[in-house]
This record gives sequence, structure tokens and C-alpha cells, in this order.
Amino acid sequence: MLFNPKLFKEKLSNQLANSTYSNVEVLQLLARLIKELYVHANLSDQCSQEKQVYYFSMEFLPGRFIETNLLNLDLLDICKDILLEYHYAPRDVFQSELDAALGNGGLGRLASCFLDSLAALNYAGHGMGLRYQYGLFEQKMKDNHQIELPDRWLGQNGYEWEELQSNESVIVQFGGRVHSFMKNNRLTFELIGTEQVKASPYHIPIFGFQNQRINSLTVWKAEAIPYPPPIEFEAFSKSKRHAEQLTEFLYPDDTSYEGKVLRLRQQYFLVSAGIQQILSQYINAGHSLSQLPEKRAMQINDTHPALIIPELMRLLIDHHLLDWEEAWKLTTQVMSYTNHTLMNEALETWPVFLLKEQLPRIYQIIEEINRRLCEDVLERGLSEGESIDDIAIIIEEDIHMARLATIGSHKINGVAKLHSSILKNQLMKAFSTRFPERFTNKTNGISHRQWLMNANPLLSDFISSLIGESWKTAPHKLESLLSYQDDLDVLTTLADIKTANKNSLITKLRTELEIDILPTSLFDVQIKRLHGYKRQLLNLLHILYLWDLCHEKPDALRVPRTFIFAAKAAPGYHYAKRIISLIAAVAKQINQDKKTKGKLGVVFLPNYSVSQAEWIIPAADLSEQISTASKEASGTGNMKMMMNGALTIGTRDGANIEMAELVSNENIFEFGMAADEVIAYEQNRHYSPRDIFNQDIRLQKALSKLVDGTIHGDEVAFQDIYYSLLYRGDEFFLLKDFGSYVHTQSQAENQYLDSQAWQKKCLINIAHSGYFSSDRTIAEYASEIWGLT
Ligand code: CJB
Repeated sequence: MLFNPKLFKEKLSNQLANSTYSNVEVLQLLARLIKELYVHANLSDQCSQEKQVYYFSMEFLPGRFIETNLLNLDLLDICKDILLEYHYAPRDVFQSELDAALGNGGLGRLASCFLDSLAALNYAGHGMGLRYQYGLFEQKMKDNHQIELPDRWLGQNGYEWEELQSNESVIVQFGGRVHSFMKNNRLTFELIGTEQVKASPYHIPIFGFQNQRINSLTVWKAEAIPYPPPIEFEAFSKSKRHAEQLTEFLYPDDTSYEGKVLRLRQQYFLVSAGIQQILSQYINAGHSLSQLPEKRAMQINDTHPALIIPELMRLLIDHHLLDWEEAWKLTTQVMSYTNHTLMNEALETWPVFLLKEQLPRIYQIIEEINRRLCEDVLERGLSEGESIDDIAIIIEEDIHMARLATIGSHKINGVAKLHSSILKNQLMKAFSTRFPERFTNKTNGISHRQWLMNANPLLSDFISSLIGESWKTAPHKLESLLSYQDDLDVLTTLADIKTANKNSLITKLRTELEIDILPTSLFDVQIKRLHGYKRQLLNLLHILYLWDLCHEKPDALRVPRTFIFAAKAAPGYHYAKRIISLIAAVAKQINQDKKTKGKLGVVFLPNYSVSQAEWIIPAADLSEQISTASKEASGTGNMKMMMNGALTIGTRDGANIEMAELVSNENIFEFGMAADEVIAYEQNRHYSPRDIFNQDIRLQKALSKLVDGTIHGDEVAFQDIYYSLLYRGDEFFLLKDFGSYVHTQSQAENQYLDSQAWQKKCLINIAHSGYFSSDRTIAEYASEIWGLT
């Protein structure tokens, strides 16, 4: 059926004419109408002949859906007009939607951009995730410390976009033991005495951009199985509690790994529920299992859902009676795996005893995969210097999930060129030499619909006025903007748009948070999870240096600057929380300093989220992407700010390198060590942060502030941070890169003084940012990994 905007218009107007509503009620009304008129009338056809892709991810971070959905259904302008007609402010209505924060950071946000692009490109591609009752924690600041509160994203009346499909519930089993016996001349395996949990799917519609496509994000909720009465109330409520715990919380940790039983159970719950549903729909549609790889593809988003490999093997062998070889062939052809980090602590391993206890049949299958792999490798021979431990999945008492994901997939990719190359040539070398054709790169991308069209309508409209609308469906066409790079009127308008976006942010911060920032200052922005390797602390050392400079030579700072930070730290990551406290303490002190007022400002915005990012990014002048080279797999905030006309100051890390290749070196501010230098230091070169400290008076002055009482607000005066840099090895090479960072910052400042030259660089960045649309990334996954047409 065709989408019918006329009906939507009529129904919305009628409803609004008949009663007065609060903003939340209008939002709920809009969601209800969209579901009624578009989803119910056009239920996605899971059984169609098209090949279906499933993106399995423990995290999705969509933020708000309302504007995205209206835009994609081509209802945004109609809806705004009607709301205004009935005296509702569209922005207020839209902002009453709570963010769905079912993810921590980049990984989950990428998954959401991918769903948006899958639908926009008219592919049948769906998300499979968990319906955590509490999403990523709400961050409050109290006396400069991060406080974590539960995130009640479901609201009081439930979540407006979801729809429970109770007829599609499945049972997921934990524990028990494996009973093996002969049946019809075949060794058969059966799980007995298991704990059973009901998995109920909630579908959230994902609309394609003005193309009639509706896909879905399915999020699974864990529930106890209601036993027939009579039941013992106490026993039932205990098992209910135990079952529901499974999808209660999102693990608030992105790049480090928590070896918790609950986390393992969550991972299995997702993959078992998802794959059971996919297989049963597939079989009900009358397809044959031998054709599974032609009709279905499954992407494993980092190792968290890697148990899908043994789970599919279990279903094919134990339930559908395929033999091992057949099942393995189908499984590896269907699966593909994306690695998102090389950080050691994030490379998941699970203790053997835990799998044996929680998932005994899955353990047997992993053991068999490992046995066959090792046997095959030994038969073909190890290379010089290699050991079987470089390739085995089970080493001593640990199961290495990245290796399991790799051996069970036909394609393995990293998320930017540098990252994919380190993945292939270092971390997974033993695999890539044996299966070179499996390794590939897919540089990340972002949805230009959400991050440019929706987040920055002023810029988006201006672009269309210059080059037409075609960039909206073909973002590489943003390159046509290059012909305006010397057009003074265009550059002036670009500057005006930035000023308008900065003013909107200023107003919002003033009214909502009582934070005042200098409207005329350069907005220097670092917004992302707080992690040692992302080096928010390096940014702060530069701020402390500038603070000194301002005192010593009042005219030295030629451009007033506001440093904007927003970041959540994992609750168990003590060092990251200390850095948040330090930023907040420094901000307080600098903002009170009369001598530097009007020149230097620092703000830490609490509770960073997708919708907060949508305000900050269009207002950013300088984008801080300053990770230790080799550590940031790709980054995606770098792409968002580039697309919104901010210039990047960054290391040669992740996707920064590809940004520099596109815009050329003079349009990006690069500094610091390259990845191979960092790796050389890590492997064998001697690094002495104290030698650097002893030779650099700027560093001495900046760092001494952490311990000499200048920065108030902490009983131990931030000695721990001081010591981590000077006496505990400075793991992320802040001191090493400090000199080059300060120098490059001052180049950026010089450049900003020449507004026209600055705007020209911004325009060149915007023009090349189309490459970083997730439409390009998804088109590559589709043709090179998923085999979609
Ligand atoms: N990433 O956000 C996470 N969480 C993880 O557990 C592992 C990686 C990030 O994924 C993004 C999407 O690929 C990358 O851009 C980013 O560099 C990486 O840290």
C-alpha cells in the first residue's frame, strides 16, 4: 500500500482540533498515528523473496525517533505546519520524546545509523537487540563528581514506538545438562533440566527515506514463563525476578569488558531468541535450509553476539538434524563479524567453567569447533615462530570470542582503513594468513539524514539552495559545494549559520542549565565517552597551559575560546571518573577567574546523549579527535562534526586519516605520533614521560596545578592523575604528544582569525563529508559482505 499523507493530515488536524494536549500527549498521538497509518497497514514482509539481513547488536542508540520518522515519511513539514496551526511548538513537542539510550557510545550509535541507511537504500535489513528496562545511566554532577541514576527511557506510559508481538515469543534455555543418545542411527543431543526464560519481541519500525520501505528493530524482553496454577507464589516470584533481571540493565561499559555471568546470559539470550525467530519464520515461509545463505545474512556487531555461531550450529544439528559439515558450511556462509576495537581489555574471553555451567551444549559445540580448527592447522603446519596458541579458540581455561567470531564468519571487517590493517596484520595475523579473502575494511559512516538534515536544518537548506536536493539521496554530491569555495557570499552565509547555531545552543544552555558561554568565542568541542585513550586529559592540559599564558601575557590569546566537554564514564572506571571531576573543577575555577573572563571558558555538560549531541554538533567550530594513534578504531563524532562544518584537530588515528586524505592536509589540523610510532614504543622503545616533563616548562606549570592546591575541589588534589602521567608510565602518551598538540592548537587559532580562510576550509570539509554517510558504508556491506542486490 502507498503511504497516505492526506489521511495523516486529516486525522492529526481532527484530533488537535478536538482537545488540548500536553506536548507529550501530542508526541504520543503522532506516534500512534504513524503506527496506525503506516506500520499496521504495511507490516514488513519478513517472508518475502528478498534476502534479509539481521544486524545483531547488544547496543542500539537511536536517540529520538520522532523527527527521523517524520522526515523519512515525508511528513515533517506537514506536521510542523499543523502543530503551529494549533499553537504547539514543534521543537517542544519533538523534544518531549525520551532518548532510547540502549547503547553506550559509538558502537550502538553506528548500529542505529546503519538501520537508517539499510532502510534508506531499500534493503530488507533489521536490527536485533535487547529491550533493557534501563538504558545507559543518567549522569548527574554533584560536587564535581559523576553520579549515576537509572535511565527510565520507557516513560510512565510505555515507549511510544514499540509494539509487542507476543505470538512470536520464544523460549531460551540456560544451564541443565546435555543428554546424548542414539536415535535412528544418529548421535542425538538433548538439553535436559534447563532453566527456561521467555523472550518476547518488541518491534520498532524503521522507515526508509521517502521510499515506502519499513524495516524493524526487534528488541527482546526477558520474562518468566507463567506456569499453570496452582503455583507457589514465592517460587514464581523468585523465578520471575531471576528471569526479568536478564534485560534489566545495559552494561554501562563500552570499551572494557566485564566478566559477569549476567552479561554472558544477556548475550546468549539475544542470539538465541533472535536466531530462533529468524529460523522459524524462514522455515514457515517454506524455504529450504540449504538455501539459507542465499536468503539470510547475519552481522555480528563486535564479539558480544558471537555465540550466535554455536547457537545456529546447535539448532541446525540438534533440531534440524543436519550433519556437522553441512551445518558449519551454512553457518559460516551466513555469518560475518565486525571488530570495533583492538583494546586489550575489550577483547572478550569467557571462562570455560562458566560456559559449561550456563550453556553446556554451546560449550560442547565450541569445543568441537576448536578441536577441528586446531587439528586442521596442525595438519597444514604452523609457520616459523607460530604456536597453536596464536590461533586456538580455547586457551587454557578461556574462550577467545574474537577468534570464534572469525573462524565462524565468511567475512571479518574493521571499521577504518588503519584499524582493519592492524586487525589483519597484527591481532588476527594467524587467521588472515590462512584465510586472506575473508578480511576486509568497511570504514564507518553516519546518517546524513539525522546528523545534517535533522540536526542542522539551516545548513541543510542552505546546501540545497546552492546545489539542489540530490545530495539527500546521493550524499557524495555534496562535492558540488567545492565550486563555491571562493564565493564570499557563500562563505559569509556559512559563518552566519554557524553563529545562529551557536546562539541556539547558548540559549538552550542558559535556560536549561543556567550555563553562560561567550557567544563570540571559538567553540572547541570534545564530546564522547570518557576514556584514557581518548585523551580528554590532553585537552585539559592545553587548557591549563592557555590559562597560564593568559595570566602571563594578557594579549596572547587572540581568539576567545569556550571548551565544551560532554562525556559519561563507566561507573566502575575510576580513573575516567576522576578526569570528569578534574574537568568540572578546572571549569569552575577558570570561569570564576576575572583575569581571563571573556577569553577562556570551560563547560562540562552533564548527561551526554544523542539528542544533546544534535544541539552541540551544529554549533562546533573545532572538533577534538585526539586519541592516541592506533587506539580509536574509527570514531564517528569526527564525521558528524566534519559534516556540520567544524574543522578537526586530530591525531592520525581511525577515520581521521581518511578525512585528511579527502580534504588534504591543509584543511585539517593533524598532530602527534603516528600509529607505528606508538606501537614501537609499546613494544620495545623506551618512553620516559619524566624526561619530557623536565624539559618543558609549560608542562611543569600545567601539571603542578593538579597538586599545588590551585585546583580546588578535591581532598587529594588530583595527585592520582599527576602520578599516572609522571610515575606510572603515561600509558596513552599525553606528554609525548603535548608539544605538538599545543603547536597545532596555536595554528588553528591563527587560522580562525582569518574568517574567510576558515570558512573556506569548513566548506571543503562539508563538501567531502558525503563519503562518510553510512549510506556509502552500507552499500559496501551490502555488495561485498551480505550479497544483496
Ligand atoms: N566502540 O563504542 C564502542 N564500544 C566498544 O565496545 C567497542 C568499540 C567504538 O565503536 C565505534 C563504531 O565502530 C568506533 O567508531 C569507535 O572507534 C569504537 O571505540
